[in-house]
Amino acid sequence: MNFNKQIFAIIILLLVMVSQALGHVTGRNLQNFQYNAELAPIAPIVDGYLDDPVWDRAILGKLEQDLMSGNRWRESPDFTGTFGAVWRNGFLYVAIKLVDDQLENRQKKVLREDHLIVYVDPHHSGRMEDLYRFQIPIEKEMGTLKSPLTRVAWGNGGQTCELSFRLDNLARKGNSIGFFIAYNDVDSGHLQHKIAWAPEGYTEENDHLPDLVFTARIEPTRQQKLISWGRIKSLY
Ligand SMILES: [Ca+2]
Ligand SMILES: [Ca+2]
Ligand SMILES: [Ca+2]
Repeated sequence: MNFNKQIFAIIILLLVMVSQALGHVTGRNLQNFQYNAELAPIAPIVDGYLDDPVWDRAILGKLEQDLMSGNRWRESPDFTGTFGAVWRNGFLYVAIKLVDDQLENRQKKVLREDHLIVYVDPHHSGRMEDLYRFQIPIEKEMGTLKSPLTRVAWGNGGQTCELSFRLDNLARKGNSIGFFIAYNDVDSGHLQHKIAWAPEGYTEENDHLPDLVFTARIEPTRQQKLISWGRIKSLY
C-alpha cells in the first residue's frame, strides 16, 4: 500500500467512525420519526375545546408507545391519547384528546396525579433537558407558566386540552424543533403507565427528542383564488 492509499484508507475509516458516532447521538430509532405541524390559516382559540376548524386539518399523532415496557400500547378505556399541532404567527398550538378510566387530579403531589409531560426544545438540541420539560397536571390551574408555554386550557372534564407556545421566528416553514409528549397515568393512587408519542422500542431510558417540523402546504387562499379568477376574467 503506498502512502496515498494509506491516507485514503485512514480517511475512510475516520468517516465511518464519525458517522457511527453521529448515528448513536441522534438515536437510530428516531430517524424518520417526526411530527409535521401545518401552518394554520386561522389560529385556534385556546379554550380547551377542539371545535376550531383547524383541528380537522391537523395531522393526528398517537400516544401509543409504552415507555415502561418498550412495547406498543393498544387503545383501551384504561388509556387512549391523541394530539395534533399547528402553527401561526410565531405560536405553536397543541391539542390533546385523552381517555382515562380513572382520573386522579385531586392529590397534592403531582407524581400521584395524572399528568402530561411535554418537551418543547426551540434550540433543537435533540436532548431531553429539564429546561425544555413541561409537567402539566390534568385540569388544574398552573399559576405562572414557564416560557415558551403561554397558555394551558382544559375542556370536557379533563378529556381535551389546548396549549400554546410562543416561538416567534422559530415557527417558520421548514424549521425543526425538539418535541415530545407523554401521559403519565396514575390509577388507584399509583403510576401505572407512561404512554408517549414515540417510535416502537422507545423507553424512558431514551433521552433523545423527536423532531417537530413546521410545514406549509401550498394551498391558494381565498384571496389568491379571487385574484386568479379576476385575471382570467380580464382576459375576455
Ligand atoms: Ca379551541
Ligand atoms: Ca387509566
Ligand atoms: Ca388515571
